[in-house]
Amino acid sequence: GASSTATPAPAPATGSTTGDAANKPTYNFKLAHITPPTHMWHLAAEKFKEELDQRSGGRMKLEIYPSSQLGTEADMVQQIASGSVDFGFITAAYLSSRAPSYAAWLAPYAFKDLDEANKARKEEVSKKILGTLEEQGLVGLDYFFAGQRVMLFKDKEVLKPEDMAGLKLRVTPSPPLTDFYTSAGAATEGLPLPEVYSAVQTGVIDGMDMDLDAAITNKYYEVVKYGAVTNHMVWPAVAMASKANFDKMPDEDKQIIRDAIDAAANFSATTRAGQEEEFKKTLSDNGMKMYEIDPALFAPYAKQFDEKYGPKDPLIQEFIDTFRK
Ligand code: 3HB
Repeated sequence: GASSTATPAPAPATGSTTGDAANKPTYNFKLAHITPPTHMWHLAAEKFKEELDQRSGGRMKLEIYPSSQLGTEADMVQQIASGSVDFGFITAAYLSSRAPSYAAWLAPYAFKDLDEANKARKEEVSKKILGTLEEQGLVGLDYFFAGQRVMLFKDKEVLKPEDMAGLKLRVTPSPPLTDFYTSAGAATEGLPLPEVYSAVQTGVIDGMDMDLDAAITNKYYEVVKYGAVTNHMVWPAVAMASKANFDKMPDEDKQIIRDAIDAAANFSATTRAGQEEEFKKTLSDNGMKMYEIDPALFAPYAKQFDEKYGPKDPLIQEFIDTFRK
C-alpha cells in the first residue's frame, strides 16, 4: 500500500534565504502527516499555516503533505530528523516505539474528555515527554488531539470485554495498545491507519481501535456495523520540528513557531471537543449502531497498564500520578 512505499523526500526545505527588506529571514517550510485532508490534524495544519503567515508578516510559508504522501510515520520522522522536512504531526502511538515515555499518553482512561487533555498538554510532565525527542534530532513542540478513542466492530455487537474473545482487532502498531487489548482477551493486528480500510473490508480484522474523526474521514461506516463509544484514550499527535532546522533560527522566529503551534493545538482540541455528539450522529446516520460501554468494565486493564508501564519509565509514572484521579 501507499504507506509502505516511501516517496523520496522533497528537496531540502529550509529555507533561510538571504532576507527581506527588514533583513529578516524568509522560510518555505514543509509539514507532513498521515491523515486525510478532511481530518482535524490536516485542518490544524492549515491553521498553523495561517498563523505562521500572519505572525511572521508573510515571512513563513508552509506546504502541507497529508495522507502519508511522504511515506510511513517512520519515513516522515527520518525526513524531519535529517531536515528535508521541517515539521510533522506524528502519532504518540508510533512514537511510543522509539521514545518510550510516549506510552504515557496511551494510559487507558487517563482523561475524562478532550478539555482535560487540552489542559494536560500544558503540564510539566507533558513538556518533559516532548523533551525526550531532542536526542533523535527532533524538537517536540506540542500535542494535537484527534478525539477520544472508540472501538469499531465489523459484525459483532461487543458489550463487554469478554465479548472480544476470539476477535482480531486492529491497533495502531504500539506495545501499550497491543497489551491493552490482549489483556482484555482479544487478538490484535498492528496496522497503520492507511491500511485499515481494506483489512476490515476483506475480513483480515474483525474490528479496530479508532476515533470518531478518523472513522468518518476514512469512511469506516461503509465496512463496520457497530461502534462502542468507550472514550478510553485521547489520541495525540506530537507536533515536532527538525532540530537541525529549528536550532538555526533566530529566537524571534522560534517563538513565532511556538505561538503558531499553540494556537493550532488549542483550535484542534476545542473544535474536536465540540464535535463528539455530531460525529456519533454522522456515524449512526450512515448506518452504524452506536452505543456506550461502561468504563468500569475496563478498569482492570487500565490498572494492568499502570502496573506494567509505570515502573518502566519515570515520566510514565509521573504522568499517571499527575492525571489519574
Ligand atoms: C490511528 O488510528 O492509527 C490514527 C487515527 C487518527 C490519526 C492518525 C492515526 O485519528
